[in-house]
Amino acid sequence: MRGMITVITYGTYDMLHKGHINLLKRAKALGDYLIVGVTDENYDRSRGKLNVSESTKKRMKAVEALDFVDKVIVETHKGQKAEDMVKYDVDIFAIGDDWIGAFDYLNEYTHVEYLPRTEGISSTQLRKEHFSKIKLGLVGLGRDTEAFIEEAQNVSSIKINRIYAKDFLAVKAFTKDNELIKYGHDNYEDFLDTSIQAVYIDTVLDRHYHLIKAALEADKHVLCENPIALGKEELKELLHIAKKRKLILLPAVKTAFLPAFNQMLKVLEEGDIGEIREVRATRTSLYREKNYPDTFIAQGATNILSSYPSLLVKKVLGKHKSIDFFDQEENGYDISNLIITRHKGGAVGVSRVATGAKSEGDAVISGSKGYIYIPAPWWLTKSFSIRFEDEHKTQEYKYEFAGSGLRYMIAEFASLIQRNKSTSKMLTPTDIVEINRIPLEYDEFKKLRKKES
Ligand code: C2G
Repeated sequence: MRGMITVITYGTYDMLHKGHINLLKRAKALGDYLIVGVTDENYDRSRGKLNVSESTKKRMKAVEALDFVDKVIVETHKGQKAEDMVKYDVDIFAIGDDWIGAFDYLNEYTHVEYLPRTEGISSTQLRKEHFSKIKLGLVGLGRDTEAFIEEAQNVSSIKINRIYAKDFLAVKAFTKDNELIKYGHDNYEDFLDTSIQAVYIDTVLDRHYHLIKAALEADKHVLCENPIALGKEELKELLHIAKKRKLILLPAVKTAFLPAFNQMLKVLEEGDIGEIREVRATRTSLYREKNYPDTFIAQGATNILSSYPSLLVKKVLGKHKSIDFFDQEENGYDISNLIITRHKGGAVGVSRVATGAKSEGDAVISGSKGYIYIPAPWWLTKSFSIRFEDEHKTQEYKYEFAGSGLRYMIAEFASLIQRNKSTSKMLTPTDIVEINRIPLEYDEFKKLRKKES
């Protein structure tokens, strides 16, 4: 008597359809026990699938409900297939023939079978039929606007069709001959009074609060450059309005949504580097605006840049218990700041930002047994390594990273809207408050210093 034959297959299974089911049945027919690996959304985004409409949980449930499927697992990273072949003692790896050749390398571990696909049906087509596009309007003509438009082209559930900016002539020049963004406004109320469901705000910081508030009150979801507010009360108020109205209010801290960044956090949870003692991250930029006064510089390095290092510090160490600033000022603006925070258990966060000094933009998470190193620019995470005193034990991790990295954030924003979710796991309301707290506390620190001198 032959032993039980284990078959494994993988897929996203978004809006589970006949094509998926046929394939799964064909896979099961090859053996006795069928394991199905469902891709999680972070992994899907890392392999360029930005438009999955259902959550990992929902897709897994749909596959679990099929009575001929014996086990459902989640697929989170590229090297997992080979690991699974060994872990589950797999006899056959089956996959649709649209992948022909792509998984031949797995023949080293198991037998690879490419099975015929079902013609004429796909998740892409079903999504098109079931969902209408989310209309998004741009607020401001900031330095990220062009990149944002370009990156959003990869998120098929979003359509950008209007722009608002104070400067009428600039808006006119922008929309003239623009294939995508045909409608320009210099009146914010009129702009909000259109069929847009969401806005992306990229203006000088002190306008954020009013622009966000008006957008939320007009029932629009908001994605806004950080900090979203320059006062504690204002921040509270905005989060409160968003919550009450079940709207999304997300700061545009792109790092939080990068596949490699999230994978790094997952690896960290496995605990190989021991107890975390310190998180150190640097972000400097010598960007200069052509116009005078240069609003980039004038808004201060802490306001403009601290959200990145403080995101890493918050994600790894949680809320801070105390904070200290070592800043350098020029013409009344902070051109650099070394922000030191203390956290639970005595762990220390070191966030360094500068607009008037250039430094290595890397990050290190130090533990009692080893450390994680993220090379510059760490906030556009593409790779990281886990290192120990014994350098032979180094493990390297590398991930796909497309475009300027904004597409992952836009994809998350769009999928939250599509799934009727008002908060993101990648950047939670607590994360938002903690990140926004840094510039606010720096402001208090400066006021106190002035008073004392
Ligand atoms: N499929 C099919 N017929 C269709 C559509 C899909 O047979 N009309 C098959 C695919 O070939 C695949 C499975 O259904 O074997 C799941 O398809 P997707 O959900 O599109 O997942 P995919 O991106 O192919 O995932 O690790 C993930 C895998 O590498 C593949």
